[in-house]
Amino acid sequence: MDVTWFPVPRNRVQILGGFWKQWRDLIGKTTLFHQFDELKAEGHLDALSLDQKLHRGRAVGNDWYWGASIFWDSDLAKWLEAASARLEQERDPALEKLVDGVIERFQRAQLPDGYVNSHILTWRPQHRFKNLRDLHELYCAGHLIEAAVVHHEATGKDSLLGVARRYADLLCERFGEDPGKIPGYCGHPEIELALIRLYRLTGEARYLELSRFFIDERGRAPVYFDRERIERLDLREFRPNHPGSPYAYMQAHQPIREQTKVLGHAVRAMYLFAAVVDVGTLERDESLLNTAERLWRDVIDTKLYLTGGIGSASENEGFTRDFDLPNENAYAETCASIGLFLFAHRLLQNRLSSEFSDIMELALYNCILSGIGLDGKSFFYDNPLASAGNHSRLPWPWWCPCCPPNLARLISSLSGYLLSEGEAGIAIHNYVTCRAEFPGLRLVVKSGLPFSGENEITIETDRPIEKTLAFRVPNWTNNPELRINGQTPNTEAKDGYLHLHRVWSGGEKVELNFGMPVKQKFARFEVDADRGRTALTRGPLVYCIEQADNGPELDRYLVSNAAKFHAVDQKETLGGVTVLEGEAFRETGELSQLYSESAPKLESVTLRAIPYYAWANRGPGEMQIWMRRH
Ligand code: FUB
Ligand code: ZN
Repeated sequence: MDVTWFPVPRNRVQILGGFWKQWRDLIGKTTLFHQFDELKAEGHLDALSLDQKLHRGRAVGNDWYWGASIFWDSDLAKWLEAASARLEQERDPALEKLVDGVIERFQRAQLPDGYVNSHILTWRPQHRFKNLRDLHELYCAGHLIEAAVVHHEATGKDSLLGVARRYADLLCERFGEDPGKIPGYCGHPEIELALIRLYRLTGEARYLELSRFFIDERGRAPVYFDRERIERLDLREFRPNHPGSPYAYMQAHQPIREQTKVLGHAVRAMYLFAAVVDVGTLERDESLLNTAERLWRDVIDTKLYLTGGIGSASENEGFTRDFDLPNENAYAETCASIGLFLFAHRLLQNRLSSEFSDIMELALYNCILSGIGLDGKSFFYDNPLASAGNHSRLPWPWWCPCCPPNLARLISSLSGYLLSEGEAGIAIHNYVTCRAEFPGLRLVVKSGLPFSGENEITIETDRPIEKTLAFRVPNWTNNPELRINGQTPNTEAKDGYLHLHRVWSGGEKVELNFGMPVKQKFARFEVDADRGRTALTRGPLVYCIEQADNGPELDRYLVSNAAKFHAVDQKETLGGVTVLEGEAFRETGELSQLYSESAPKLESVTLRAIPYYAWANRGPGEMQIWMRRH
């Protein structure tokens, strides 16, 4: 077992500039207010009045939905978490007023015993905890608890924490293996993660114990969902119309410790696996940790898109068979990639290896960031790797708006995911311009990422201090260079990190230069969607070609393995990006007959690729990551 690391908390890391400061401020100044307006307009706030008359239904396509859906409380809670993390960085009275207003709504909606859920209390008050399989009660509770922890940490207030603790205490009373308790768990994992966060904040062991109970009970035969179904006199067997065993969708097809292949709904799987690592780490439970690593390998080796997206199928919002990674029909939900990021982050604390931090970076800069438009007010739910021009971000298009506030909470909390500390020293995972505080020592990081691989870290100390600093070497660089005050020191390379042990006197400048060549990527043979195709990456960014730069019919372009692409900085394009330009061929001319003996003609052209995250910001148009190979 490796040495345990702990994330350096958000409030000790200030993001000071560069790429992520821009995004963080866009979220803080624009996205959060936009999302609040949308949540209000759709009726999420009114839903907490628990008054059927205030609910507005809504037509979506041919379907009609009632307000106060089963997951609405979770969307508000994610927004609260995002807004709280923002308040931790910047006091903003206008935002704080909105936050306090939403909290008051939760306070008023909460029953004296601690229960709160707008859907159940409005539409079916007799159904509390009677349909854990479908109704998302503990999922909503989980997001509320997570929001409360962050709100308390950020503002010092107990208003939301009080609500969350009363609810969590009720759950501890009602769920578990003791006689008279409900031996069930939620169809959508999330509460497990939240209880751990509450445990870490309060030190109350019962929250950790309940989390472990939920993890171990899930998937045991007979499956609890069958029992509760019969108890509520629902005689219809559960037969969802999607791949895998019925309960794989809920991660209840098998006890987690026995699972070897990842099945089911991608977000549910990732949240559960992240909690498995948390509990495994806290309880030093090797079996849980080995399970998590085994399932991690399966996802990374057989189910991961080049962009860090996961969960290729819309039918189950999740996994199908190995290497089934279609491009245009990719589901790759933003929340699923966020879940992968959270899972990787937990694994990283348990075993310091860049295999986890590389994936965090990949998911963050590509699939996750693609989920939001450059205006901060438009969102993708699914993140395909190709488009015929019919996929555009929308301001708030969904009956189930899970992704936009999830993305906002991740980016607002980003400072808490950059570094770890432990007895072994300090580890820097992701390079972001920031200042990080440690007892007797501060790190001031300047980073050019994602467009330049040059990073500089200045060490400030109160007095000389002996410490190991471990710097991640990203998997996309071929020639990392590390210098201190211009000299190359002795370092130990281990699992993708350069460990540098010395006495730091203060004032040292560590330069980390990561060469960032343009690379072509090829998928293994089994991925039929990418067979005969190539993709471009540079540094952490995956690139794509768009109609806005290259005209329509992108499938006419062919790129040879030897094609040279070079990086061009474009301050005016797409908020300031580095584009790639290079040689390609274009099939020209039309065949006059349906089939012909003459091959299409090829002309040499210059092809322009943009970072994938920035696609679909210039009106509708085609897009491709995987281009045909010549
Ligand atoms: O069910 C709640 C959330 O809505 C899931 O995590 C997403 O996949 C979406 O279905
Ligand atoms: Zn989502």
